[in-house]
Amino acid sequence: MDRANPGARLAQLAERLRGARRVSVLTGAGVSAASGVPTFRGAGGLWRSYRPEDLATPDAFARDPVLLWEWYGWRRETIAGCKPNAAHDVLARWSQRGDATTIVTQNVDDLHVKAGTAGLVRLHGSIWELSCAARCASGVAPWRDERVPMPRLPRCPHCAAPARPAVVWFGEALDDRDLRAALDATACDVFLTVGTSSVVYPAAGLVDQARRRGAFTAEINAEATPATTLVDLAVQGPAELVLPDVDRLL
Ligand code: BJW
Repeated sequence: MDRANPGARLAQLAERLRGARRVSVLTGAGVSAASGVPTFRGAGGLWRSYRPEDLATPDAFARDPVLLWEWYGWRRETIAGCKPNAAHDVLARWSQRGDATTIVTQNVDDLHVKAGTAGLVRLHGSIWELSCAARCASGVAPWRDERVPMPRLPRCPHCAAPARPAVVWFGEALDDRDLRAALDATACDVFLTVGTSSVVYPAAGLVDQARRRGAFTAEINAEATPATTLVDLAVQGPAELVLPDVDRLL
């Protein structure tokens, strides 16, 4: 890998993508940063004085659901005003070319959906869906709720228990089908991890799994992450610029 020459790295990535039959892309919050969605970690990642690890948990919701809804209400208001950026657009175009490219995202903002991504795998749910916090007997599936602003404490329409965001918190299992689809996607020729700090599992383990299964692995990130030294090719830079650059070389 030529660390001194970023152009050569983009050319190498483009060459690998051109020669690949199956490509998988894992995205994280950095892909939506240029759209104005705050990332979780690093500068601007804190809400008030809380870290995501302190808030995105079932215990935090049980302790203070109103506080959690303040956090999610603030994020929903922010995301409602955001549009997909050039990184989402490139990935959506790749996903629309048959089933050769699979996009797996950790993001709950639905900007990949808005960009028209085909066959998207959403590992951590959607901030625009709610579920019953009491898992009431109606067995109701998560429902769409795009209200902004939200009531102080939204309720399940069936049993009136508090509703929660239908997202995956720390200590909670990912949906079986989503996780299986993500693991299936590690059987590919090129596995690209974009805009994620690569610290939250099981998503963070996918790139290593792909590498073990023989994929060429690459990372696009504004900064170094634990994946940087693991992948075959690391491109340091903003996804919204790097992905269109690579796309132009295809
Ligand atoms: C740019 C950029 C630009 C900026 N261009 N780049 C193995 C080892 C250790 C721990 C565990 C393990 N397995 C499981 C665990 C525990 C835990 C975990 O991973 N903990 C670690 C923190 C240590 N995992 C879990 O609990 C998971 N559940 C689980 O494993 O269940 C097992 C189970 C089985 C059976 C029964 C019960 C349980 C669940 C994890 C859920 C994570 N949820 C969240 C919140 C979602 C809801 C919400 O949004 O509110 O998901 S946490 C948060 O982190 C969110 C994100 O999707 C996730 C990842 O963050 P991401 O996307 O990487 O964002 P950042 O901010 O961290 O990074 C942004 C990056 O972008 C940076 O690198 C920047 O440099 C870069 N960047 N601008 C390119 N323009």
